[in-house]
Amino acid sequence: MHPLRHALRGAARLVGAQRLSPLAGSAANSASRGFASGSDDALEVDLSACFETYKCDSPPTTVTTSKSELVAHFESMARMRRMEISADILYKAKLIRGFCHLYDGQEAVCVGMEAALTYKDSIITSYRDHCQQISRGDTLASVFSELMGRVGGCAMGKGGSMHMYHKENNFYGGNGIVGAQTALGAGLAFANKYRKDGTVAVTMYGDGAANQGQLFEAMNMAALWDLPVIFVCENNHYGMGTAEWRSARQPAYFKRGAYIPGLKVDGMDVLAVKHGVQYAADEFCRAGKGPVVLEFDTYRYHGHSMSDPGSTYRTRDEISAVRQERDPIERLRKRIVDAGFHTKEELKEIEKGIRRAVDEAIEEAKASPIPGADVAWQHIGRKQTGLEIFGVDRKDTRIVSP
Ligand SMILES: Cc1ncc(C[n+]2csc(CCOP(=O)(O)OP(=O)(O)O)c2C)c(N)n1
Ligand SMILES: [Mg+2]
Repeated sequence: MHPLRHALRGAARLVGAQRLSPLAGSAANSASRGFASGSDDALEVDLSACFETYKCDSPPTTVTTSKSELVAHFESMARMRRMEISADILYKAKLIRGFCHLYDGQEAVCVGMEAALTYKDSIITSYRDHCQQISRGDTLASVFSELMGRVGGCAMGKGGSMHMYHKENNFYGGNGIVGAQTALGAGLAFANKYRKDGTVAVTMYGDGAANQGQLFEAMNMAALWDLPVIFVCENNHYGMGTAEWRSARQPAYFKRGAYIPGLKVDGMDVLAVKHGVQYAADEFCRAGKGPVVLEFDTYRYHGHSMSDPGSTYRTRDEISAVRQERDPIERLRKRIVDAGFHTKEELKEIEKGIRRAVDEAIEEAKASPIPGADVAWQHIGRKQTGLEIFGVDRKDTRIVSP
């Protein structure tokens, strides 16, 4: 074999081994101790295997949670998983068209983050945005309507998968240009600081985007002006079909801020994510101590987008090993069952209810009409009249502009 190829293969193995260890062991390491506290059962959890620091102390590693908190996180993540799997089915049935990037595997990042923030804090992310839209308070029916190009969607069916938006609860999308949202997020934090209301901005980007120049420009300004921004790198280990070790000379993204404190967090553990974000927001951003970089070690099960089967640049064994060893929902299921909060059967019942709710939302979205001329020609610049909008595959002309 060519020596370079051999070296690359070796590097792939090394990175893979590092990824699955020691974080993969954190479920086993997160020893839990139950005790009663008022009406809600409480549980102490050890998160010491979930954090790695850079220029800062560690967040608390022994945290207290409760039955209601764990079950709420389980429901939120299961709802997102079901939504994304349903989107996959709808895409294959050609009811969803165009770009579509799914988030299954990464749910703990979204849910854990939201548990540490309020809707007054701002979030901005990339095109992998369906779950943020839900966690910021929009409905399943609205997301499915947007995905299927119906007026009931958050952008009246005109934005689609990549351009979710929920201004009411400070979610600023849904951005298709890789890395562009990092600078926009610093701008949101500038507004937060200007208003002096103690709110923070979270700007999310991938491991691929972490190599973009504008991220470092945004970090420089954020650090100069002590902006209350959390740079959240969702490291799912691939940018499209390129593994992180092929695109990054130094893939320790939590250290990439150089002069900015950083924290690497097991992004498959919802409680670790929550406490990592809470620590960054309270100890740094809200305390006027400027930006923080958080790297969440996570994984996407689907391919990059619907046109990528996701299995040409990584092995099926790798995907199933992550599912078995690190899946965020299965890890939480085990924690809930081990603590005696619910039986496996009770959790299955909860999942059945979620499935029904997702199916109902899909029906509601299907009943929403496609945009008519009144909606389709809004929010765009055009000079001529008589322009045509075609249906999918140019089969029929739907609307001619007045
Ligand atoms: C400026 C720019 N360059 C290239 C692309 C094409 N592109 C879309 S997603 C992507 C990979 C990004 O990977 P990563 O940042 O790791 O995010 P992930 O998809 O893994 O969430 C690329 C290169 C783009 N949309 N914008
Ligand atoms: Mg990535």
